[in-house]
Amino acid sequence: MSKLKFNNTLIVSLILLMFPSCAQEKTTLDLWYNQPATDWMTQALPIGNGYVGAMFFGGIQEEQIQFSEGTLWSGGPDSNPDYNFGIRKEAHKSLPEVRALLKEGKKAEAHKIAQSQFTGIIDTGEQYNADFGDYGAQQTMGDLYIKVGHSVDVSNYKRGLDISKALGKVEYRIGKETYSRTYFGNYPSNTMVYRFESSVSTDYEIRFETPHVMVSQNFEDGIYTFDGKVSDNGMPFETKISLKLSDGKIIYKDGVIYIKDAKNVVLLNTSTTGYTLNYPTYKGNDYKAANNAVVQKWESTTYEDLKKEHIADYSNLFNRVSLNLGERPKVDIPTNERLIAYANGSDDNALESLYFQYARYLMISASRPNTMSMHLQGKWNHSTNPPWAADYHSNINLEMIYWPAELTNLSECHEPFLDYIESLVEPGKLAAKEFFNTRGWMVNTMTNAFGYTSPGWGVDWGFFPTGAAWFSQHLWDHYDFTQDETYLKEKAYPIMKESALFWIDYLTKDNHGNLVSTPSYSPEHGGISEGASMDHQIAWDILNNCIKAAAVLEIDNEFTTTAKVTRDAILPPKIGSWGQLQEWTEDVDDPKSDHRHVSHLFALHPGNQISTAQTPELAEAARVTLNARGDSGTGWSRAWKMNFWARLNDGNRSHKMLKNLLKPVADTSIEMSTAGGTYANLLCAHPPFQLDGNMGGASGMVEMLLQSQSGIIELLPSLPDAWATGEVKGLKARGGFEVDIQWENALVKEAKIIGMPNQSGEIKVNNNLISFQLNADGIYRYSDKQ
Ligand code: FUC
Repeated sequence: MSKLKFNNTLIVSLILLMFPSCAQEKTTLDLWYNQPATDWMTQALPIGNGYVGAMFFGGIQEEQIQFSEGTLWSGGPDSNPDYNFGIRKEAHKSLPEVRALLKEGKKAEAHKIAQSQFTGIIDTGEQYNADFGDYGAQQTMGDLYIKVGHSVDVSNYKRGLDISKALGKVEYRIGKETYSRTYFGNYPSNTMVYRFESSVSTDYEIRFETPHVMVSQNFEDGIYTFDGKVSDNGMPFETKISLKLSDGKIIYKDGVIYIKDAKNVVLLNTSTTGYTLNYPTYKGNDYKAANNAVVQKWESTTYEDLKKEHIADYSNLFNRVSLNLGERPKVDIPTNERLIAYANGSDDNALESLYFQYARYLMISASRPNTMSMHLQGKWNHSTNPPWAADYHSNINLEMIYWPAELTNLSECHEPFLDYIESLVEPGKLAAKEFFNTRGWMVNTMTNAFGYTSPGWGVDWGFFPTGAAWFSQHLWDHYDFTQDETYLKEKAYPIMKESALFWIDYLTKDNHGNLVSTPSYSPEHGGISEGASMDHQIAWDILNNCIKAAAVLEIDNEFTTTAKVTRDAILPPKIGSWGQLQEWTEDVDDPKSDHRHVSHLFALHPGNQISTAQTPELAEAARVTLNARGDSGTGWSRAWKMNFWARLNDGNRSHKMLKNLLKPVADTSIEMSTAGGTYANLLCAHPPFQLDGNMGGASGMVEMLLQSQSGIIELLPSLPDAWATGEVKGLKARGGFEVDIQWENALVKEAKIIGMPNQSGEIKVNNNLISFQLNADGIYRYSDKQ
């Protein structure tokens, strides 16, 4: 290559052209760091295309990109011929005895029988991949390593995520030479894309490593294919990598792809498994054909095409909502340091809005139509034996993970969860029949990819047949926010009704004629009881939603009558001796308990049986309970408390909880009480990493700005002092409305409501209740000058 002489200005301009983000002001929607990650959980950065979640480290000598495909699971029917969704046959024969013992107050005896009969069955042993045996666990697929061989002595290193476009970036220099990497997950083409660029020809060594069984690997027609299987259940999977080079050459030997002298290397990666979300076998996906279809498209697609397609697809969802909390962003500080500065008292509202948008980024990256539902870690899992199997927990976690879906205008991203709920109905009916001899379906505390709907194998954490009705709230919400009647009729209502039937059969009369849930267990707290308040509130909620749904659809009069009678006979929320909301039928709450679950406040959030406007005494009791439980907790517990305080119209307390949720944490070991917070990569620390806190944090921020659960659209119902001026656009309210709000000095200046032409409703704004009707274009505008 000929050596040209450039003047300095030209060199700077060229660098600016090649590395625009180095030179441009960093945007408010960047996470960035000036070192590579050394730890997966706390530092690596997540990207994804809905199907696959990947974490990149940005290593200089070697890049590591760990990835997992949502359907890759161990356990299930193919790991054990006796696998039966955890069902203990005819366990219901013990139900009368347990109920009688509870009625007599003999809890220890009732617990003993419940532990032997009302627990699910799992088979464990060394043949299984993970601790929970044939229950299984979500699995990492493996890691891509790209060896670049640079020494760590580089300058201008930056690693980051631009969440406005969902692009991962790594940049550095060695002397005058510049190196950059761009990563993204393309959903429409089901492809993970990794580009390596350099100003000088560079060599790379690429290999795939997996903890799973290798069936074969080869490199043909420029495509590397790894065929593997999970050892305990034989679940097949395949990952394919194509390489697109501007120059240089490729040599393949023994599983390693060597690239010589290339300035521009693009890796395309797609992965599938043989899993299908279909009871009872959960297999049969023609995964090779699926991969081949993707690969065929690659032949005629360039990197730029894939990037353009990705940005258009992502922006269509992401750009629906913008949030400005009115402060100059501190973008010049690396995100890890910014988090610490924020914890030390620096005002940084823009970090809070970044955290909010990050949740939406994570949801778009991990949950798209026809992909697997997000699990405890979304789609990001680097283990074959992850904490709690990286499964689906119903006693708070999975619901919280999807709380922001409708609120933040990502209705489509809700679909994987709704599909997952549907898949649980058949096995859940079998479980309900055998354990309790009821109609309808249930799911308990933990559920997996293979229809495990039985209680967990320990009664004190695993007994929670209420999960199905709580899940079903999401079916109703999806309708409530979209007004899609066909969906309500064909998909949601039949499942909701089956959830309600379970409760119509399960509830029994107590000595005072109230319907109670017995036996019941308030999530992981207290003991077995004759009436955990959360059960009553959730049963009330599903019956109430079924009644509303049947009214919309104008069907099912007979069922609706029964549903109403049942709903109204359920033991209502009670206020106890120290003014608290009772967690159980008995007034036994411990005012010193700071237990992370605040289950009996379900009726306040996400339910709507308790509110400051309609039931002020109960709302006050909820406040007493929350004060007693304190402002700490696991990650998700802090996030839930944000939502509770927002529903109690205490924006400052809610904001305090947001600060507590953003407490910097580095600990990755399991801690169950007060160690929650946020890692340097802004993922939520339970600890360990759980996505629920990220999502519950985002929904809590919405609850501060907009609420609609009462049927009235309330603007700024819980605005904290710290957010005196700001603007939000594109949030969703029940009724299918889209809402923009602009405010100053804590008062709404302008608002816009978008919906169907001529649709009407009510808003509460600046303490006034106003009836509105949208115009023929489906718009209503509020101005404080009106
Ligand atoms: C529930 C919670 C735990 C944890 C686990 C995954 O059981 O009680 O804190 O989040 O789910």
